[in-house]
Amino acid sequence: MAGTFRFSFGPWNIHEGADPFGPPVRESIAFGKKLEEYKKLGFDAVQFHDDDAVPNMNDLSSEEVTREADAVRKKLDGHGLAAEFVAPRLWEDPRTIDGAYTANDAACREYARERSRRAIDIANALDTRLIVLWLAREGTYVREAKDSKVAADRLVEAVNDMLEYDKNIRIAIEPKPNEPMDHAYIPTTGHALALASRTVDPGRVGVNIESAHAILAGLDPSDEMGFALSFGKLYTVHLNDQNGLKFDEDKTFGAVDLRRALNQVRLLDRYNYGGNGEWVGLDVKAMRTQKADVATKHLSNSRENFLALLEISRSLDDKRIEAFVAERNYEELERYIVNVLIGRKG
Ligand code: XLS
Ligand code: MG
Repeated sequence: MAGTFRFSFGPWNIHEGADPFGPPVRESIAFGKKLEEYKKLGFDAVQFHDDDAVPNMNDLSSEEVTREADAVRKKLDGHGLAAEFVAPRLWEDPRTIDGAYTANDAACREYARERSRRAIDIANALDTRLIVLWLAREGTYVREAKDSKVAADRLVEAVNDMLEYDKNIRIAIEPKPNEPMDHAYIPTTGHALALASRTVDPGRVGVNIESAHAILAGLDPSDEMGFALSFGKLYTVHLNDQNGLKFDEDKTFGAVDLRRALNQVRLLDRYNYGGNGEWVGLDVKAMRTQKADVATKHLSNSRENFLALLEISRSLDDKRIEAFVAERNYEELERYIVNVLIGRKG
């Protein structure tokens, strides 16, 4: 069965261009203005950090947070947009300097849990049941700074806390091996699913696989996705691209390695991704060099690349591929795929 593909991205993907070495190079665009861009770019859903929806949430009561999120829901409705997920932003507050759920300070850990509960309230108000957990600072710069066994236990407890707070939410853990940390505690899909299996309700914990994060771990994104699919755990994806082992580049999907991108599209299509309402999420960043008036092209280009690769994937001659596989003629199989990608007949 073929996949059905609808696309989403987060407002942070329209960005001012600041990096650790220099200030913004583009004007900020207000959230309301960003919403106007979604449909024009070919997207139907918005991914949220909790404070994308309710910016001053730390200063508000839980009732006020819900009220503000309700107002955002109305704005989405006005644009015909859905909310795909909400992710608690657990890496900017002073209380998350040393991590969130794995911080050494108990008061900081409690802040992280409370903030996560508010993120769930926001998700409910926005009418999504999906929570994404990018465990940004759950790791160390200095190995002796935390106890990795205790850290894993604390991560399980924090996920349990969320599952118990709301019996309807599902949690997609987004693994990433490094950045901002030297080493993160949940670097791969395997780690995330192992963690899921220890929670009070493993059936509600899966993954968000980001192409660049898998590449940063030295892994192939489509293999990571296949692993998650086999366990029924691919709740969502963050497609993008990455030029080797360096900072997290979040490049346009397919911009570095077309074949690697093709294999992600092919796998998603083959296993009917989207059939249970999953979205194709892009997590891509405009280059700092990009002028403001074209600083959303990375989004439309990523989507167009996905759709073009989908067409290529569907044009592949499966019988021919099967024959190569049956003969163990992988050299010819490789040649066939390369030929298709470069448009050479044969
Ligand atoms: C950062 C992550 C982040 C998450 C959402 O590397 O990709 O953008 O996807 O919290
Ligand atoms: Mg991401």
